[in-house]
Amino acid sequence: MDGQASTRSPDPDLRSLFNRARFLLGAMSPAQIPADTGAEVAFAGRSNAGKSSALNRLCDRRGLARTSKQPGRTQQINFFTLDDDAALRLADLPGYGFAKVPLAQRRRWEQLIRRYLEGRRSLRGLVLIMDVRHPLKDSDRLLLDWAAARSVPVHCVLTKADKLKRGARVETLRRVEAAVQGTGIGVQLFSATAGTGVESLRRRLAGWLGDGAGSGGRAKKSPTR
Ligand SMILES: Nc1nc2c(ncn2[C@@H]2O[C@H](COP(=O)(O)OP(=O)(O)O)[C@@H](O)[C@H]2O)c(=O)[nH]1
Ligand SMILES: [Mg+2]
Repeated sequence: MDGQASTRSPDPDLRSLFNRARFLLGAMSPAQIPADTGAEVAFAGRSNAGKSSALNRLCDRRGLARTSKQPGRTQQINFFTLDDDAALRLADLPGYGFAKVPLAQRRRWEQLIRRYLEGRRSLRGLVLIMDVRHPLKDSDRLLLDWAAARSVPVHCVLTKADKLKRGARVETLRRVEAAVQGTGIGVQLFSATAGTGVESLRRRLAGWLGDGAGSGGRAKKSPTR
């Protein structure tokens, strides 16, 4: 397949880790953010980029994160847990960069995101979801700069890959790879509808989440990875 979106055979342990995901809570203010323990991976991206769809596909759970054709509807940080103790979590950040949202509301979200990102010690990595047709917008670059300044690992997911012909999506992949070259940031193609790149994303996340995610989420060390 294209670049890192390889066709390696699916890993059932990895699938079952993410398949256990369930909704924990939605935080509308910093006070509602869950305890800063364990390990967490956050999903960020512009509104309508395909973040919720990517989360659903990652976890093979259609209705897990709400998806919408109407942009800008996720107004809170939604937390999902992968284990019984909520020690392994995914965080779905509110989409940014959507102009039609009233300024006051946008400010509130931006502040919520900033407060979350600045203090989060359990944050192991940031998945930046970008529409493969519109990568690296200003707001995406701001987030990359922020993550670099704080040494938070980033993985760029170019989603909706099914919307472009092979040549065009590979060209975009190479362009984004070139833009982040030397930073350690990963880049991959993805499609929530076609399932492209799901395995690569699961591997990256399991690596970040560490030992607790090693064997199907059963808090054991995995000698195979
Ligand atoms: N063709 C295609 N459409 C997608 C894909 N991912 C998301 N979408 C569509 O893009 C729109 C926004 O998706 P959503 O996941 O709600 O975006 P979010 O605002 O970033 O959470 C919805 O209409 C989805 O059905 C994809 O991989 N391929
Ligand atoms: Mg969403």
